[in-house]
Amino acid sequence: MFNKILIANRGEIAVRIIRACREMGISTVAVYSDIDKDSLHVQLADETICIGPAKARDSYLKMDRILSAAISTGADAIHPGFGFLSESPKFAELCMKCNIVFIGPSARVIERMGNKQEARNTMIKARVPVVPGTTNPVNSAEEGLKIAKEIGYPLIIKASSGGGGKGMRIVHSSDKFISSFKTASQEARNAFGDDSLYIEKYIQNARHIEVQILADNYGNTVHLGERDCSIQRRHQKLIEEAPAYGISEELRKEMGLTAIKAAQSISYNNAGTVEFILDKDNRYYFIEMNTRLQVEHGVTEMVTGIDIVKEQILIASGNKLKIKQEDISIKGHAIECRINAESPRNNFLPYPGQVTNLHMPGGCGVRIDSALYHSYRIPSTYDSLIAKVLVHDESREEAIKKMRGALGEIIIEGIETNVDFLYDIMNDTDYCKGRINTGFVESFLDEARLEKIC
Ligand code: MV4
Repeated sequence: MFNKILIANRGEIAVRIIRACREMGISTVAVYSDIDKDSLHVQLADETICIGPAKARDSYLKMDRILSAAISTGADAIHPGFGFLSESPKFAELCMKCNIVFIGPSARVIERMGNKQEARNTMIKARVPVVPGTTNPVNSAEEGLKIAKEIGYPLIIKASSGGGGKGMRIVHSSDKFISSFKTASQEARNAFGDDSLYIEKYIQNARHIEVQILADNYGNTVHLGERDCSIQRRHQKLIEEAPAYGISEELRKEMGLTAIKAAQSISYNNAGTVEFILDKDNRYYFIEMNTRLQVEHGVTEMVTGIDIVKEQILIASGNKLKIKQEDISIKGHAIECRINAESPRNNFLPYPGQVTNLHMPGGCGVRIDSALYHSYRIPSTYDSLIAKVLVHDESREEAIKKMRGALGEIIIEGIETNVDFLYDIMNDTDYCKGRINTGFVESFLDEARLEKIC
């Protein structure tokens, strides 16, 4: 087992990882940028090293500085968390070359799943169902238009180097295709330095269901059930839950086995997520694989009782999975709400600033993953996620009630947040009845707008 782990991240996820290390008797190294010197993760770690100025590209993305920090502190391993370097095959490779264990899959696996078009093709070969679409790169808007005619509308243009929504365009008719293709291409080039695109049939008002898997270095793979992540705004998840409402035990098992098949076909190791789109007729299609710990991992932990971060560390240090598939069961229902420092009144504009008063909820089955503290100054440099509120109860209904109570208790002053917005969703009839799909947030916002006008 490792003696010391460097956490190449910040905020609530760095805190989450430090806590897991502490429970395992592993000492921790926090790295931080200038602006993060008073951050909670810096205060909670055993050792700390400043790695540069505020901008991520000058600090949290600086591979050489992070590796130097690991070498000089004698860390055995690096946990990348999510975002930043977590899905960089180059960084995973460099860690290996420096004799430091990267807590995640191998560089090769990250690379293979990183190109989303290639990942699609890999899954087709593995006989995993994928959405109808292209298998070769689409070389021009004009060529795309021809392919689009075969696929049919609506369709969705996605960036090969993308994932999570950047460089994505939904197209409803042929007259919009060329312009959508060109803007998607531009966006992809700016964001990833790679403008290659692929096209899929767009599955309307479907659900975004993802399966959590754990795989050790010896081919043993289990799934921990699914999460529903359909509640997103601008491709940022807002609310996630486990299990997905209304999924039968049979379908859960089938999707779980498909996710395991997907993982094993590429010799996947460590924790990962297989994303599916589930249509109205309960047909499911692979869309992409995330080769990292995810923001929403906590809801799966609550319903399975398995600490995913600890499992990641055990796997990375060479342990065999102790958990057998038949030992895993889903108990009750868990919901996560993401609290962002943003102003829903102003088109959800980020709202950084100093927290002048703070109260976070608690109680049986309530979990807060956050790096906030009273008088903390939220910088504008990074993303706006400031806390995750998770609840666990016997049923979805009880979990919703618990979430209302928890959100209602929150006091965050000095900045604006989306807490009231999330509270309103917890009281929405469609949400409460489980009528959720990828169109939910948009129609919820449309209705809220109508109410204001009338
Ligand atoms: C899709 C889809 C429907 N059909 N692909 C969004 C984020 C990225 N990970 C994949 N996403 C989707 N891909 C096909 N072929 C639906 C989504 C999707 C979504 C789309 C529009 C608005 C909200 C959404 C929420 C989750 C998933």
